[in-house]
Amino acid sequence: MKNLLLLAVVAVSATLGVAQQCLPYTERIDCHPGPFTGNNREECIAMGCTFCDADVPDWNVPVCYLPKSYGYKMDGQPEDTGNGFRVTLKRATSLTMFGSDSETITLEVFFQSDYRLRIKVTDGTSRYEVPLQVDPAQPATGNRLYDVEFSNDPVFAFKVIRKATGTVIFDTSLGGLTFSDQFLQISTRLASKNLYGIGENEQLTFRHNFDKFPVFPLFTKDTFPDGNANMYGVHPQYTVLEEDGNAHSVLFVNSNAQEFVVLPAPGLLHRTIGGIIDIYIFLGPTPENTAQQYTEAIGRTPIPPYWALGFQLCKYGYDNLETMKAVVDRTLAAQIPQDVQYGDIDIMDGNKDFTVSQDRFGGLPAYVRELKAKGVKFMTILDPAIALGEAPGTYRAADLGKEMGVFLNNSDGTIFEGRVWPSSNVGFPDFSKNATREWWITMIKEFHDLLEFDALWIDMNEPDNFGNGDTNKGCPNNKYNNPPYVPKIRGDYLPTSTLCMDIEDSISLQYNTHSLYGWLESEPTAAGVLAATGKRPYVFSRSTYVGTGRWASHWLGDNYSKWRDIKTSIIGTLQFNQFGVPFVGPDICGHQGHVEEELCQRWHELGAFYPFSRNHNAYGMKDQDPASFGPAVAESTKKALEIRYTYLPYLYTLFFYHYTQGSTVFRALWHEFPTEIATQGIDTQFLLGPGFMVSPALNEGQRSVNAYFPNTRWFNLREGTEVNARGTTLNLNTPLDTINLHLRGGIIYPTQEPALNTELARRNDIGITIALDDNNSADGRMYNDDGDMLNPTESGKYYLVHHTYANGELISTVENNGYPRMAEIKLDTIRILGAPQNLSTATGFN
Ligand code: MIG
Repeated sequence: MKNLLLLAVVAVSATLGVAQQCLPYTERIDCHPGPFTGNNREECIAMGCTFCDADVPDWNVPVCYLPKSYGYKMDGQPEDTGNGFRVTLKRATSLTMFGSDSETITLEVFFQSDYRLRIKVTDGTSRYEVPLQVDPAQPATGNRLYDVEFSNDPVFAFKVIRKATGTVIFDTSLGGLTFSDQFLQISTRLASKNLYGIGENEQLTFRHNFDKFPVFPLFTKDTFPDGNANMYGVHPQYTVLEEDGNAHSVLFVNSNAQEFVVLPAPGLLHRTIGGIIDIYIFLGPTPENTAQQYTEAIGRTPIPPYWALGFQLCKYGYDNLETMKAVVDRTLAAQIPQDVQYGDIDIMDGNKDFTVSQDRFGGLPAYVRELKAKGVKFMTILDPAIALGEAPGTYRAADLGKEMGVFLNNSDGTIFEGRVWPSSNVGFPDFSKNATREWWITMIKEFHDLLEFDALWIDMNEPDNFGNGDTNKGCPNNKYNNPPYVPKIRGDYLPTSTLCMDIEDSISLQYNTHSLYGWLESEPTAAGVLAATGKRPYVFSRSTYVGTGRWASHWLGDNYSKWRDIKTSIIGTLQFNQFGVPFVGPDICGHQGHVEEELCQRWHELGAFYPFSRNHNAYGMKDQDPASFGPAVAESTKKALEIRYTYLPYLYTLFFYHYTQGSTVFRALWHEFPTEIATQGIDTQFLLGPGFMVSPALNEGQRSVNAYFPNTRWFNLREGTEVNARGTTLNLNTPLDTINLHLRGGIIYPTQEPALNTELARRNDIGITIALDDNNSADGRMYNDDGDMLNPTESGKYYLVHHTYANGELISTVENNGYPRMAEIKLDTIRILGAPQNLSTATGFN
């Protein structure tokens, strides 16, 4: 009702003398996205923009907007290139938003396959392009899912149309196309308001809200989750679920400071301050297809080592080795599974990378060997910045780094100096250089000789700096540090808490490559872990970019110990699964603040079902490991983790599917049931893979949960009983010590007896749970390998069995038999859920 009213508003501008029709707020593209300096109306009109108040209070409606005549016109007809089109465009306006517009630009459309197209806009000059590896799609078969249409009235626009349904999935007719030296902009109408993605920002709902022109700035910074603020990573990618349940995803290949504005049209506006316009569209048509096609292009996450799927414990601020040991001991005493113990920067000597404090952690190397003998792995942290102030000959990382010339320099050739945790100034390695890669790998190997860590965690790689630019000099005032337009990033100044933008690396200027820093660090770190351990490398990184998944995973950063954050953790984890980084999760119980017991109890129950399950806590906060609270939290954590460990063969198989097919691991309900409207807004429940549904309690004092059951058969995971609901919401009892878990019918889930860590559990008997569908059938696979060798799927050294169940008969076909140890593991349990009466004796296996 409200929207209808707003649409009908046609304001009349009195001051122009002539009555002028204003554009409805839904059609406006801001002409003046920065702050006005003088009189808004005069400044706006002087630019050639249209000024018109909006009768929509508190909606951030642009009052100074672009006329519909703004943009480019086609110069001649689109040229058919055989595999797409080329269009020459000439600027059709004298209005300039930020100056230095390109008068002539070329738009090329590449039909890359039936389901993928690329749209690239350049201006004939040598502009920066992201060095992103985009892998080829499957060759076209002649059944292209899309058509492209061009129009030229009043200015150039193009549309991408899904042929099967006629749905317009990309449409630039909202206007605003801009291509200038330091400001590029393109808009699209959206096929529906089911918009998901764009990151990394804290998003309070998974499906976007179209009210009030929300802005999502993207530029890597160490920013706490706080509204729409730009955070650690950059993923200019979104997915739209069309009205009929088809889906598509869109990637904007750009690494400059940028932002998306969600428009009420519904539409989306992309603004960036450098690079080119380079857009990939993936046509699905199913939601999972879009994830598969996106990751086919940008790269997929290799299967993590099996142990990394176990429960992990960390804290920043262990005083000494004894504190750390006490945590491991009480976890074991409470019989809570634990696979990984961490040492944060506390273990370092003076917070310097590649060192171990003799006073506080002198016994750590021996303790790490002791842990390993029991099957517990050890992980630790590296920050990119290296202390420069140590006496020569006393700190190898700095000495060798200087010798090999690995640090980023100022324009005068001196090392750029910033400030982080060490007591002296730091240098920032230039990970775009080969020498840096070699140095980093060498340092990781030598560090491993000192401390036998199993994997590494890379932090502070936005890169983070405690000052703005150089510690002593700040940053010069120039077009890179102070560009004409700054997206709505934290601090409003590009160098805030990072380097100067005019610092050069071997790719380009920080102005262009800043947000690639953690991404560039990831591959060398994975190579270092492989060189050091000889095992499948596992790395996770705070800063990520498109394609990070190839080398590293992610955790969601410094969240708060608040109920709000347990909710956003699901949204963030869903998003990173769409971004091709499926092995992800938040700090369980929150990083900042002292956690309340009830929240931490609920969070451990939910935490057992994140792909990446780690409890981590900030400096100075009270202990929050599950055994630190007493029996209630310890008991419910143990119960939830035992279910996780029981289903690890299923989870591991999901990672196999991700790596080989690009499927998500932690999955939104609408990915599986896209035509059920009720699923489209759900972000308080999720699926692991296609069938394992989790419906957690996310509110204080909550003892029942409203859970939606999509229209199929569902079974209570613990009881094995069928749920008496499909296509509807049920209110489920949720006592404090229990989380709601359901299995979807039609799937065969592989299981294994749990143990206190995966090294022990992997020797146990396995089982299968057959959850039947309406035809009393089910299907599923189990993948396994030795758990930590490199490239098992490439070398064929893995086991894959396909189970099918129909007409009361189970058939298991071994599709790949490359993991001999599988022969020693006994299939002990077959559990059938939903069997008709005459099969009831078969359930006696359970
Ligand atoms: O600014 O290494 O996000 O997980 O515990 C603090 C100390 C630096 C930030 C990471 C956090 C980690 C902490 N680090």
